Amino acid sequence: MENKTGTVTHSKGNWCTVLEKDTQTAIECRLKGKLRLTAWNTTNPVAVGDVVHFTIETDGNGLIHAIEERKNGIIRKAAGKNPQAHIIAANIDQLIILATLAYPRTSLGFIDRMLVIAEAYKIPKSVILWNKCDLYDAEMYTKAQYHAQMYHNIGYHTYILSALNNAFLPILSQIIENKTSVIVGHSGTGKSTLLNLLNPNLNIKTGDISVWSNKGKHTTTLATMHLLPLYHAQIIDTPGIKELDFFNIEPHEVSRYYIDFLPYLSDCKFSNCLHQNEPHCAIKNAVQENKIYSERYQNYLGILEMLRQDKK
Ligand SMILES: Nc1nc2c(ncn2[C@@H]2O[C@H](COP(=O)(O)OP(=O)(O)OP(=O)(O)O)[C@@H](O)[C@H]2O)c(=O)[nH]1
Ligand SMILES: [Mg+2]
Ligand SMILES: [Zn+2]
Repeated sequence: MENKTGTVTHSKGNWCTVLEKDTQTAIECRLKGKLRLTAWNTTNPVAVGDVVHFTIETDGNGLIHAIEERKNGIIRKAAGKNPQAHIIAANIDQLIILATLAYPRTSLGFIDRMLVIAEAYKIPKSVILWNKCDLYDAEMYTKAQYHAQMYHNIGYHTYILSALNNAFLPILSQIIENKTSVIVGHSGTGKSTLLNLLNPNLNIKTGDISVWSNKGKHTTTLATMHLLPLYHAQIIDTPGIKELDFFNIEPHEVSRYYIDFLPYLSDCKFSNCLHQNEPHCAIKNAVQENKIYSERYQNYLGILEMLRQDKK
């Protein structure tokens, strides 16, 4: 039987949809036995983005017999005391943070928490997009420019644009081409609109608050990989996942994922410095000397507080 290779675009239980590499056709596949990557202690064996090897069975479905090692993966904490996590997406090249200063306004806190997640999960590149710029007045536009410049100076890629305007298609396609991206952003910031601009064939419903974001309602979370063949790109959407679900980080680790803190970390007097009230803290000094943006530092303190509340 012929061995085939493909990428998982959708996964549920022991079944998943795999995009076959050579023909680019979607094949429903089943997992063979207790297949699982040993390095990943997760409740589910495969994730969207996994590269798998399979054969076609007599019923026309595929049977997966191997999963390639992942270069990275985003996991979701398991509920309660369960030490096992759930893998949401794998082999990610880039995180796209979709923000906006129009409704629903994105806080810098959200952006900073997402950047920590990107660094923690070893996602090589992060891009911050300020969407809905057509709705910005002069003051909002100036603010967007200031924020974009700030994150650019820190080392991230930033753009101000509108997902409703075709004129931004060239820059958007450049951002995503030849990559697997994960897109995150509050409900209503325009994720689906942006995907539709990149591939009108996707025809994703926009405008409604997606069913997944219904607070209090328990929903299974599924990541979906949208294909953008024109740009050899994939974008993974993770509807309904709350920010905190991504955080598998201890308070003392957070500063390691603040890339603008890294040059100073080794100069703190205490090696376990949390950069709060400790004496001779190189981070606090750098903030005072305007070498680190105070906005970033304030949000860092916010993350520590959030992790503390979560532990209670
Ligand atoms: N004026 C303006 N409206 C936009 C822009 N981008 C998106 N919108 C509108 O914002 C609303 C929400 O957009 P969606 O694409 O559905 O947002 P989403 O991020 O997919 O939201 P969820 O699926 O709920 O997470 C829709 O009414 C869009 O038409 C933009 O650049 N400018
Ligand atoms: Mg949407
Ligand atoms: Zn310190």
